[in-house]
Amino acid sequence: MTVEGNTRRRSHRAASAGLRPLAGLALGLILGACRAPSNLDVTETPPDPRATAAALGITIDTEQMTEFRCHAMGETIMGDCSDEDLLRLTAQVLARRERASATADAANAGAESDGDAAAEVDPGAGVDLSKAPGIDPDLLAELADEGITVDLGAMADLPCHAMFDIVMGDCSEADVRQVAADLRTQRGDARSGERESEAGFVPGQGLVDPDRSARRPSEALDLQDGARIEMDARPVRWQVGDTTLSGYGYNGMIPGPLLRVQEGDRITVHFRNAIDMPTTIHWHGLRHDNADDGVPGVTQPAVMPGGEHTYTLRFPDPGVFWYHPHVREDIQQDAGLYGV
Ligand SMILES: [Cu+2]
Repeated sequence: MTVEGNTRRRSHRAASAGLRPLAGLALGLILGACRAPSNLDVTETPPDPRATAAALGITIDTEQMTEFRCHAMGETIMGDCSDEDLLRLTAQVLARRERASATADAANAGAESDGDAAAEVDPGAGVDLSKAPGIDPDLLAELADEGITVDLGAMADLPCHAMFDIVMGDCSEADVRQVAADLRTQRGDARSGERESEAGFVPGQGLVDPDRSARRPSEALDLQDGARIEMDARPVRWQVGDTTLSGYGYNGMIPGPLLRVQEGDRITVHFRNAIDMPTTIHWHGLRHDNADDGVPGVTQPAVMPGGEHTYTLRFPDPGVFWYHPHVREDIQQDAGLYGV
């Protein structure tokens, strides 16, 4: 097995050709939360984002979690934020506030008029709280906006899980969040993908680090029994002629590092997700523990951007096995996340 010569040239073409048709699909997953801000005009006269947020009682603490991309936790915006990010997230926090108060109003109206009136709430304004007792209405409204329903009366004797777009079973609020995140991951976000498609999709846009994002030549690793290696998925950039190509690579390599092991050996892979989408590594065809199989929502939660996961791999069978992500393969694999 080699990564030289034709294999490598072919993968250049595969990765670059594969990306073009993705323009219409994918940006939404990354910018899934980037709804048109209804309360702020960000196009005509750009307001000072920090002053705007402060005036609305929203905290900006960009000293926190600087290694993560810009995000909001509750009403605090943190991470690595451009001015544009700050405005977008301010708009998001506001929209969430509005939804929460609409939900609370609707729930109050329901309680006043009739016991089951909550079930008749206008789906645009709120959600059916009666089917998800004990779950934060704010979260329910947020999920409802994405077309995800929570119905804890259904299959209550089973562990928390999703069927189609319904979260059901025996769920804590944390479970609901996790299952919804997995659901989002699995289905991608075609709707916002369509919305954002005009902008085009560039893997890892905004995460490119000049020191780490240059594509590296693929290398082969001869691993001893018990070896532990570090692997990440990161954005990569490389040059073909006058064109800069964009993709993702395991340890910056496309294909990812060639892992050579002896039959019967066991190795550990400590994986870090440094791309802008949730991901996992699926070790295709290896017979090993289910927990190490890398299938999100089935054997593990997806590894969120900035997150990590340790895989223990066993090799009871001789052969050549490839590895690849099990989240939006149509994007991540095409962009370069695969190896042997
Ligand atoms: Cu596979």
